[in-house]
Amino acid sequence: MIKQAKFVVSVADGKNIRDFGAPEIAIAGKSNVGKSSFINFMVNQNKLAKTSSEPGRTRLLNYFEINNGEYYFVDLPGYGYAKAPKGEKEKWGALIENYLRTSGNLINVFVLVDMRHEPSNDDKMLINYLYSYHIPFTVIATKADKLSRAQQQKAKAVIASALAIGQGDILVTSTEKKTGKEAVLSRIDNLLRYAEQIKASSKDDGEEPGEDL
Ligand SMILES: Nc1nc2c(ncn2[C@@H]2O[C@H](COP(=O)(O)OP(=O)(O)OP(=O)(O)O)[C@@H](O)[C@H]2O)c(=O)[nH]1
Ligand SMILES: [Mg+2]
Repeated sequence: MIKQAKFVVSVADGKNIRDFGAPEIAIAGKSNVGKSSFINFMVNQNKLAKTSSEPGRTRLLNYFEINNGEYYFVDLPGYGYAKAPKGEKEKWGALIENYLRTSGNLINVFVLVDMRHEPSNDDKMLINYLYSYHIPFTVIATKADKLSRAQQQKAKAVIASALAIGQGDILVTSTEKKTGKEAVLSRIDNLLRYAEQIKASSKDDGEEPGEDL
């Protein structure tokens, strides 16, 4: 359950990536897919993350503290915004990559895809990147309210095939109709529990005290 959420900090530069010593879940996806809306939906606040009908609104990494530091959501800038100036695009791309490569607390990337559309080349590139760097991810389909049940089934098949994942692995959400939250919360619980176990086991088979000296 999410009992508390607050905005902590925006980061514009890879050099300033933060380390709060708690697990992070990054929210990635194409510009306008609904990343900031998704965060607001998850935390039950309308205006915590800034949303916009205009693509390219989130240009920084935005950190949100959840449950008084239990974990963090990191809202990433959207990619694939055709109208953005080339220099800006490169800057966001570098910022995203820098974050994914260097954050020591990242436990999972939520890759959001608009359920109405086939995943873009940028989406596929991101998924390939995550695979090749062994960064775990979860695909979340957004804007389910725009499709009928039957269309949703078809859309899931299209997304699963484009991204080489199982249909059952796709979580479906609508911030408009407020559906799909329970499944995401349960996924987060599992991720946190797993991260906790990994941490504990790496401590167990830890080195002798002083070994590093
Ligand atoms: N119908 C519908 N609209 C949605 C949903 N989620 C988001 N939107 C709309 O999609 C638009 C973009 O939402 P944002 O949350 O700002 O998208 P974003 O991915 O953060 O965009 P950038 O920050 O530009 O990358 C807004 O007009 C939202 O109201 C949804 O589940 N259903
Ligand atoms: Mg945004």
